[in-house]
Amino acid sequence: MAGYDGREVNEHGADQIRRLVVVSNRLPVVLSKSAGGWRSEPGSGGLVTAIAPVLRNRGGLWIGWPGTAGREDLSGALDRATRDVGYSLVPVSLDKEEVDQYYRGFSNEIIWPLFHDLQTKCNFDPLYWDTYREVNRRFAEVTRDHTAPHDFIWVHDYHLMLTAQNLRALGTEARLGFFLHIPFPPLDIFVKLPWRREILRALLSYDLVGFQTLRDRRNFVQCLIALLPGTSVRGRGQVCQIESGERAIRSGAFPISIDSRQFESDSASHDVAESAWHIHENLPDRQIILGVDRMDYTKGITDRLRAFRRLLERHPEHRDEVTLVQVVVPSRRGIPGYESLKIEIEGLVGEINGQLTGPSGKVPIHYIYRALERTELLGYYRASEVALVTPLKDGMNLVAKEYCACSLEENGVLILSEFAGAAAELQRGALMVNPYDIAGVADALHKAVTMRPDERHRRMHQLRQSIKQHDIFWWVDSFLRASIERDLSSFPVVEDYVPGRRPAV
Ligand code: GDG
Repeated sequence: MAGYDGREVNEHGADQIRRLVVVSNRLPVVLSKSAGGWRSEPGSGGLVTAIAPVLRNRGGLWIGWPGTAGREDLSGALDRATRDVGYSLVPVSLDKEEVDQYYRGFSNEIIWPLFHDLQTKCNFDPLYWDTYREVNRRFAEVTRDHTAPHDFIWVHDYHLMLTAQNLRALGTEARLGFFLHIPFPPLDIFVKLPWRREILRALLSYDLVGFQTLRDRRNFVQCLIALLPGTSVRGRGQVCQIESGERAIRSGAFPISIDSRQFESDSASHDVAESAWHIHENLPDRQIILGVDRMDYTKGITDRLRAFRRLLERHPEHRDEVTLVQVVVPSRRGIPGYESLKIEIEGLVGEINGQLTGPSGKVPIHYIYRALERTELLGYYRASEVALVTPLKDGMNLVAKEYCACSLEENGVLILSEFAGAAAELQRGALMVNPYDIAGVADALHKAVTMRPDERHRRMHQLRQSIKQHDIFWWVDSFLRASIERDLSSFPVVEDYVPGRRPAV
């Protein structure tokens, strides 16, 4: 039987679902205004790559905000984009005030920091909640108008936690799934949310609620049990059954991944090899340590810079041997906290470079503040001897997986935060670190840059095997199967990660 990406899956494969409808905050297209009107370019990224074939093969659709505030007529551009991508794109229009309060406000000043355990950064403005509810209702109305009872509606991420509840109120009978791309916090953090019960009840309106890791699902269950008495849970594997009041739903851990074969073949291309060669040519005789992040306070960039400084202070012999290339991609401009973070990062880079640039003129940190073209990004992945991925907390972290997929010679070293969702799957091959422990990260850096080739190879081989086995197509398929399969015991036990515990190597 054909699987979702057209490859073979078992006979219970997810293709029992007739039509897939994806709902997310943003449509998978990038719109730009030119002299001749609106132009659109297809979005990129793993999620779009994995879901697009399913949508195309089943005449599915994607519902989302096109990314432009106001009620401009985008129908021409979206019709053209629909023809290009091969499935329908349905816009949900939002005006500027709604974008400010639902997206910038509730989603990114409340849920984003709280769910990353940073409650001191939250602005619990009640106005944000009102608009969040209103916009979730609007998403539900548009979805109701474009769907039928046999569809499977798959809603993505923290912007749309209330959409199913609204859809049910509007009479939708279709099966509803939800996937949270960011972490779900533990009870003592979640409980600070003024709308904690409303959000939990709304999530129970889905038939399947998916998380990145077992830890996130455990936190969700813990919150349900504490805040909605009478909740019970059956099953401990990848997918479990939750009963709460009138509702019986499923919940699972589905670690998102990448199209690892595509990364592998793209990184083997002539253009990427040339880009990698240029990068190393300009940094001769040096090991490159790479950081790639969206500008975000959850990514641990400042602590990482301090750990790199400590490495060079403790091991002056590395000063002429290693360079940290830190790529920061501009993100969420205008949201409080992001501008000051940029100033802090840039101040620190200047300070460290000022302190540690020696007479050779070799600058310790190369700082890049812009989005790279894909070829250049892959060039950096291939050229770098070490990837330093140290978020304070992250749903998954795809950069870690992409770096490994591009390490064709299997000689790169991954240093990974214990608090990235990816820790569960990558704990055996990576050097695991506590990103708050600056001396510990400096020690891991020393270990990485002095690691023997055979150990590098053994570790990276293990990492690549695990990423190949659980790629993005596996992720889509296992999520969709979890919503229809009768026997939950057929789902494997996914790996867990307990911070502080030493993984068996
Ligand atoms: C959220 C969750 C979860 C980065 N720089 C450039 C560039 N990128 C691409 C990477 C990667 C993506 O952006 C970043 O993904 P991450 O997973 O690392 O982080 P978030 O953006 O915070 O994503 C996260 C994810 O959702 C998926 O569920 O893993 O935990 O926070 O794909 O390659 N791409 C290009 N140029 C760059 O400079 N072209």
